[in-house]
Order: sequence, then C-alpha cells, then structure tokens
Amino acid sequence: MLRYWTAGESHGKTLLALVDGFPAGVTIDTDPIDVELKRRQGGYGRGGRQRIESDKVDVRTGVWKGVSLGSPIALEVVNRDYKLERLEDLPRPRPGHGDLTGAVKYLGSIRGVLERASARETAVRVAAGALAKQLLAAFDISVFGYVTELGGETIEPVEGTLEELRTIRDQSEIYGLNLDRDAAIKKLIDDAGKDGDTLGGVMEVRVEGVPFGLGTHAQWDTKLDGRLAQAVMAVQAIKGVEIGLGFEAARRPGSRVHDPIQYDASQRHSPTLGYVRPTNNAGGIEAGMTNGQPIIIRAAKKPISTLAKPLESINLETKKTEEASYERSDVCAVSAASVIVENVVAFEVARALVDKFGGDSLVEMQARYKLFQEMAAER
Ligand code: EPS
Repeated sequence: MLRYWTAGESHGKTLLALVDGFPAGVTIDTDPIDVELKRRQGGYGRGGRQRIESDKVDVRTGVWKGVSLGSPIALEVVNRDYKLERLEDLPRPRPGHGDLTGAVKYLGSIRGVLERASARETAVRVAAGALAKQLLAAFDISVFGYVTELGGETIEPVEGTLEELRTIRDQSEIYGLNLDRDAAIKKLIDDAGKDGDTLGGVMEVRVEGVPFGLGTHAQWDTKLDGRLAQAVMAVQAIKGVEIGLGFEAARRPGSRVHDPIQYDASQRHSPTLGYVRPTNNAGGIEAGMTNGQPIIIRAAKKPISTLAKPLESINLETKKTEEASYERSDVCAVSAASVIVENVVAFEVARALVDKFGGDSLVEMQARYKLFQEMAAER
C-alpha cells in the first residue's frame, strides 16, 4: 500500500515526509519536486515567510543512483526560519485557527498546536505528491491544478490544450487560467491587505490519462472519491470538496446529471477504451471507480484565520475580551493551496494505481497495466 506521513513544526528544525510502499524502479528527479515547492511558496498575496524560505527537497532514503528501491522514501525540507525554541506562547486564540480547540484538547499552549497546524507542513505534502507524479508520469497520467475563484470573483478559464493552459497558469500570479483577470484579482488582494483582512477561494484539479478501474465500489474506505475527498479536505483551511458537478448535481434532474454512454472504436486504445461520454458531470468517478474520463475535483479554501485587524477573542488567562493575537501571515494563499491540492490529489491517484496494479516494481506494474488494458478492451 502506498501511503505517507509527515512530521515537523512551522518554525522547527525541519519538515519530513515518509513515503511507504513506493514501487522500485522509478527514476526520481528532484528538480520537478523543487519546481512544485517553489510554486507552493508563490502566488500573489503571500507574506514575509516566503522571502525567508527557499524550499528544496532532500531525498534522504529509498533512492539509489536516482532510482527508487521499493523501500521507504524519506523526504526532507529544512526550515530556514528555525526559531521554535525562542518563540513565546500566544495569549489570545485566533478565531478559525486550531488555537482554542488545540489548547483545550491538549491541555497545553496555543504555540504547541499552531506550530503543527500551520500550513507550512504542506511543503512536504507537496513533495510527496510531486514524487508520486513521477510514478504517474510512467503511465501518462498528468495532474493539473488552477484557481477558479478568489475573494468571491470567478476566474473563467480560457479554452486550450493542456500544454497551453499550463503555460497560462504558470504566467499567472494567481495561478488562474485567464490572464485578463489577474490585475483585478490582485487589486482585490491588495485592498483586503490594506483592510487588515484575508481572502479565500476555489481551486480545481484535473487528472488526465486515468485508466478505468482505480478505486473500488466494494468498501467505503477504498472508494476513490472518498479517498480524494479526505486527502483534499485534510489540507489546511479547506472547507468544501466537490467532484464533477458536485453540489450542482443536487439541483438538476437526473437526465441533466448523468453522462450518456457511447462507443467509439477509434478510441479503443485511449484510457476510455472507446466508452466515450459527451459530458463528464461525474468528474471521472462512478461508484468509487474511475471511468476513463478525467477526474475533476474542486476545493473551497476559507480565508487565512490570522487577521492583521483581529477579531474578538479572549485572553485565555483572564477570560476577558481582547482582540485575537496577530502573527506574521499571508493575505491570500489560495494560489499556494491550488498547488497543495494538486499534489495531494496526485498522491491519492498514485495510491489507487498501486492498489490496482501492484506496488513492488514499476516494470511489473506496467506489464499488469498493459494486460488489463487489453483484457478490458475485450470486455
Ligand atoms: C506558511 C508559512 C507560515 C505562514 C502560513 C503558511 O509562515 P509564518 O507563520 O512563519 O509566517 O506564512 O501559515 C499560515 C497561513 C497558517 O495559518 O499557519 C507556508 O509555508 O505555507
């Protein structure tokens, strides 16, 4: 089983991801992982921390001469802003953060919770996802995330090939797919910053080239939509997840929700196996299993909870009303969240791929994948 855990505090010495069950024989290149880490640090509206950090991955175990061994892979991103031992506690919990809930639950300090709850930890989730993408690439599966809404404003994507859209996204300071909207969105972020406020948004991830049959209908905790939702919802500040039409599916009659099934023999060797669908309202998943269509998943991110103009809170010692504490933070991290969501989705798809085709070695997986495609095309 492919899985991972992370360790590390925001201002601690280091951040670690331990990836277990990654197949042997995958060529590992750290450059594309570092590109993702840099993208995660970017996006318009980020705060001072990202000027201190210059995140780079160090692959500490599990890779020999640039190739995975099939043993656990430890990924490290060192914190330049290591200062945890010098930091004091926060007296007044910030609404929306884990400050109050964590201090009460652990009968301890706010600092002891916020350091781990911080989105800084997502650096190594991104590293794990970017590693998983190198496995997916061996099966021509690509994962692409972008921002579709920010501060209540829609960023309508332009049309184009995946390559064209990737170029647009990488030119956009907000990681959207419509460069004409960047200036207005940046102004929105500037204005929120001037008001001491923060902004949230929506991001979408498309997974292309996914074969039939990842995930299963057979048990609740192995349904791929459920696994994706958990991975995405578990990203800091995410409050909603949709697959395909999502909530909109609840508002339409069935005839305008479900994707008709057609057969086109010329597409027999594509991931659809020829079972083409004129729409993809299911977002590529039916009954917890992939159906050869791209997976489409969206996430809603709430605005960052640390406000320069703080909300009402209390002093935990005196219980008297005071403004919430303020610590350096970002005005908007929606763009960064699109990178995080993209990479946690990549990891879950890779996990399902390993579940279906075996996790010992890449060559065995590829042989089984090929056999399955041949057998499934005959079905
Ligand atoms: C983050 C690093 C943090 C914050 C942000 C995300 O750095 P610092 O706390 O040192 O300024 O910029 O954290 C939060 C928004 C949060 O809620 O904790 C990062 O690397 O993503």
